[in-house]
Amino acid sequence: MKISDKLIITAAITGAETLKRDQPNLPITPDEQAIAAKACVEAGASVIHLHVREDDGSPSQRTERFQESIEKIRSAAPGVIIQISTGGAVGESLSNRLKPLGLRPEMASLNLGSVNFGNDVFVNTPTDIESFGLKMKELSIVPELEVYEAGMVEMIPYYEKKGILGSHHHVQFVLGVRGGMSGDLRNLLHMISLLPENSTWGVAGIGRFQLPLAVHAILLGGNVRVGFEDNIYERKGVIAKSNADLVSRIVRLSREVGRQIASPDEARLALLGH
Ligand code: KMH
Ligand code: ZN
Repeated sequence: MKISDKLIITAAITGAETLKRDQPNLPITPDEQAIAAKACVEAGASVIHLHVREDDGSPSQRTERFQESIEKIRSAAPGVIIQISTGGAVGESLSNRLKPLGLRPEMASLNLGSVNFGNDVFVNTPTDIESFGLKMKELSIVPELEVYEAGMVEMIPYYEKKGILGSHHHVQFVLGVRGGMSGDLRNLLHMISLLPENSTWGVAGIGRFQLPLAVHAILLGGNVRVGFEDNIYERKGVIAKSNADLVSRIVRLSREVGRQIASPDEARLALLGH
């Protein structure tokens, strides 16, 4: 990947952990998610990383809830790539995490290992990873490989050899989770150096790491994820007004250094191959 490749921006609009109490503009309902997704796409996002919530804000892996959100997002922002979360919230059962794959989204997240996650443990055993990978393969869903540690990147060839992953890998470096690798730039550079050939990558920096890592990804030819799942601030002490504002800032920065923004169709070609 190079800086001449167009920048793919993923908007992680809701997540499972962010609270409305902390970010009053967090989209929770399918209608709110559709409005937020449309604004993000108009601002320059081409992928929506999607978690859903129940009306009371609690994280959910209910298929009907995903279906409702997906339908509303599709009609509000036609053409956007919807990538559903199979991570869900920490502690969610494997079977619930697998369920929304039945909706056959174009993409889904596939977490490549276990990691301490704040005060919890986000569990993804090798057997779990196999279940997710094989289900996605069976349903022709393209996985985005979420990695929190360098060792997870090193496991990619292992899962490819086992037939759980295809030969093109789209990797999301999630850096800055308390318990995982931090958003220190050296960590990003090291992870990039470990990528197998035929990989594309993006970075999702958590909290204060979101903006500096995004800026580096723009310059390094990688892709960027922003949104309230990972960070609720516009800058220190100032709550962001919308997910779209975070997307717009990335678009401005990228254009400023001469890197163009991928449309959903261009992102589809790069990530899904069609
Ligand atoms: N909510 C985190 C524990 C994913 O979407 O696949 C996991 C997560 C990853 O958000
Ligand atoms: Zn997620």
